[in-house]
Amino acid sequence: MIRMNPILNKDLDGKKVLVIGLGITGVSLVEFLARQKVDIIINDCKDEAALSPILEKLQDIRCRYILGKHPETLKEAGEPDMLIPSPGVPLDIPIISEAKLKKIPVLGEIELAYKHMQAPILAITGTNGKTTTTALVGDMLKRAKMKTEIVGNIGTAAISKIEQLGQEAHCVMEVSSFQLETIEAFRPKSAAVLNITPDHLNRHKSFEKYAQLKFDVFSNQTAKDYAVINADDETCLKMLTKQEVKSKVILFSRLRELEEGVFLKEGKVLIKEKHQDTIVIDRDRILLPGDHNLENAMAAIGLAWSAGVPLKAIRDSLEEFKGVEHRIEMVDCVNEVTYINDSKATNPDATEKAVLSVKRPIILLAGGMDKKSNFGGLIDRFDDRVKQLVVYGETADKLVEDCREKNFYSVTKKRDLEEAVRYAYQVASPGDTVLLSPACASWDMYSDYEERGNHFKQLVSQIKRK
Ligand code: UMA
Repeated sequence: MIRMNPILNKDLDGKKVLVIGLGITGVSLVEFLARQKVDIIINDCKDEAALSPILEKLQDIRCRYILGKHPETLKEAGEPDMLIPSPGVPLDIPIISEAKLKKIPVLGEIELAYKHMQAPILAITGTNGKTTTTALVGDMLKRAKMKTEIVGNIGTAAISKIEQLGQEAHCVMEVSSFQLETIEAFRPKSAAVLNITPDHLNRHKSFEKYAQLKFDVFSNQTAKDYAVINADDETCLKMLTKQEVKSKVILFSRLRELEEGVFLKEGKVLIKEKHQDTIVIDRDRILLPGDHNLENAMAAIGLAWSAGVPLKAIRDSLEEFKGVEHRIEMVDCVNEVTYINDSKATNPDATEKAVLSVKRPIILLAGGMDKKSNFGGLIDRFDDRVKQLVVYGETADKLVEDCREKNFYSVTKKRDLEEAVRYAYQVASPGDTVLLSPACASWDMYSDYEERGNHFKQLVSQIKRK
């Protein structure tokens, strides 16, 4: 049974709420708000034709639509009492700026979900590894027979699971910097920051702002909560000295022994707590490959441990959890060439991790929407790993230019992913790995990274049939 937060219910009751964005978040929000006594106004910059399948789904819900553009003013939107923008909607559009100026609440979906949820939240943020770690933590809890919902940036809006998230349950939530921009009281029982490297700078403008947003996940925690933090990540450590974290800090490190926390010692992952060592697992028995996944595993151990998951469930999960779709996912082997789908790599740092993890020589397919990323650091890691780079999409020219600056000349530009896959198939030799790891968002050509990854898998299955 759901016990709604009485203060918030009063806040929502009879109010006029403007939902901005009608994707995964917007649809779940509208369905939730329709169950409250709320006057709903829906806005999306897409027009009716583009949204028609979604509008059909919502046809029984009474609401007003403003489609095709964002209203310029609150008046044009019918003077709402509250605005709930989806994570992908930038907060500097005029109507949101006006609301903030007039002190009209601008709330995020995870904030609303938090206020309506009794289950403790285990939140996972960071630049890379969020989805894998979130799925891994969820797997650990489920193996311990704990009632668990896995939500957030991983693809399911938290608000859509409110009914399932009573106090006996656990909510494992992947949280993005976009979502952290609109929190107020959001207080996870345990939260992890996996790493912080430049990403989404087109939206957040500076790396400092982006790093701060990541650490905001701890901002409402108290001494009763847990903060799991990467002790090998320079920016995380810098943030930890800059900002007071009131919760119990569980550091993790794959590079050094810690006085307390989760770390690697003589090939084993340990938890050290009050001078007591507990061996969790031999590093070699963790199924997920690569150093980056060892870090994800350590963060997951810290979070699961804080939630009271027994060691056996943690260990079983680490030995058996295979990873998530679109994240260094083995697709097929055609003519002794391995095809790997890493469509989830939407920034250079994620692609670097894939390049360091998969078998060389690599034919790397990259490109997509321009987030003003710098690709120089990634190209530096190519060494003898990447024998050929195939670029496409909005960032293709920028990638070619950055390669020239780094004296890497084995780069070919193609019109789209289909041409890129065909070209890779033609030039690949037995033993090569064709890796789709775009280092860019998908939004120039696809609706999301999943659609891009699925298209890649479909293209690979087509070359197989040739
Ligand atoms: N829209 C506008 N105006 C805008 C931008 C978008 O009206 O300025 C509309 C679009 O036309 C569309 C809708 O808003 O109809 C889409 O909203 P959205 O972009 O917030 O996407 P959702 O479908 O609600 O999905 C969001 C997350 N997307 C983003 O943050 C961009 C999903 O993360 C998340 O799984 C989902 O909520 C549930 O929580 C995806 C993502 O790409 C995976 N995240 C980024 C990342 O991981 O790098 C942050």
